Amino acid sequence: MLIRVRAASDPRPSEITPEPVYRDRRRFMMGAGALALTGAAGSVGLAPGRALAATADDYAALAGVVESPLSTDEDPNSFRQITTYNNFYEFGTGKEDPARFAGRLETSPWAITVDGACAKPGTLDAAALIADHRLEERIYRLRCVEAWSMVIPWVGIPLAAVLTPFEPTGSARYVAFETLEDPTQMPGQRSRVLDWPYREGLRLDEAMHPLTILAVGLYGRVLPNQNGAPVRLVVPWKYGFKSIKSIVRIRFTEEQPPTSWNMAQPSEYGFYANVNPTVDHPRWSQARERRIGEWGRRDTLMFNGYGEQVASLYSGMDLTTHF
Ligand SMILES: Nc1nc2c(c(=O)[nH]1)N[C@H]1C(S)=C(S)[C@@H](COP(=O)(O)O)O[C@H]1N2
Ligand SMILES: [Mo]
Repeated sequence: MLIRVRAASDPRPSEITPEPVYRDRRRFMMGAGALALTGAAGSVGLAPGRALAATADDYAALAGVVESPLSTDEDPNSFRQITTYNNFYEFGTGKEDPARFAGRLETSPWAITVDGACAKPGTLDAAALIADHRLEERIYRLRCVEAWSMVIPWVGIPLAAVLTPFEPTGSARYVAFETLEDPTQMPGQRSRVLDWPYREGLRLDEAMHPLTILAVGLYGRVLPNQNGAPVRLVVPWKYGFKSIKSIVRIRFTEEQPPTSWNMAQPSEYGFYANVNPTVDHPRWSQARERRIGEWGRRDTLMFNGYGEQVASLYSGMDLTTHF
């Protein structure tokens, strides 16, 4: 994000294919309720070089996904847009690097350590997480701090349902997240562009908010590696950089945890990072955004359009200082 968006890396209009069959297929999937899981969840990482040509059908379908009333009714971006225009600096800083290089990430088995200020620390197995929870389709806007946006049909689990069994103590006030650190699988980590591992954090009430999910899939399939397989955070009212990918550690803390972009450039990226069209980034306006696949720009919405649900979390806070 320190790097300017290169117009040359944007999808060309010829690449922008709508998903005409998706809604129909989705209706069938939801109706069928329990389509067979066609592969071990998370074990379908594609070989490098294949990812750019991949379609949703190359990924294992998730069974028993129910539609969430919390979805936007805006049209989702195409599978191709969502999986070829990414930010995942562990695989390079270019928007097409994650699709090219994330295939080598081994996502099964995958354990997530949960510890810190809680009564029952332990580990989560990504495949068990998928098997044990009700999976919801949540179609959310994703607003990148670089002033572009997409609409993504995530498959996710409310984060609160995952965290509650670990019994956070009364002194837990924040939740810290870390991505895998492994330069042999993540070539971008050989560069010092960020201080690895990628770290993010939420206040406990933000983490427990019903809109906050752990995503395990998109378009009804397991997550492509470039989108943060096997488990990534999605916090739809915050800039995209809060939605940390390929999580290996979750920790309850009493103090506000350090976060990667805030550490890298504190004057530009705050801890809260709530989408806010009235608070500009020091180097560009946040008032408008380009929806990937559209010409021109549209107005950015306060809290990315989720103000009715989340504004009360910040009552009394000055959002120009807590940006
Ligand atoms: N570990 C990790 N998580 C990350 C990032 C990253 O570089 N590393 N980039 C963030 C940014 S800036 C954005 S906009 C979103 C992009 O998610 P997407 O590629 O699935 O659209 O992922 C976020 N999560
Ligand atoms: Mo971003």
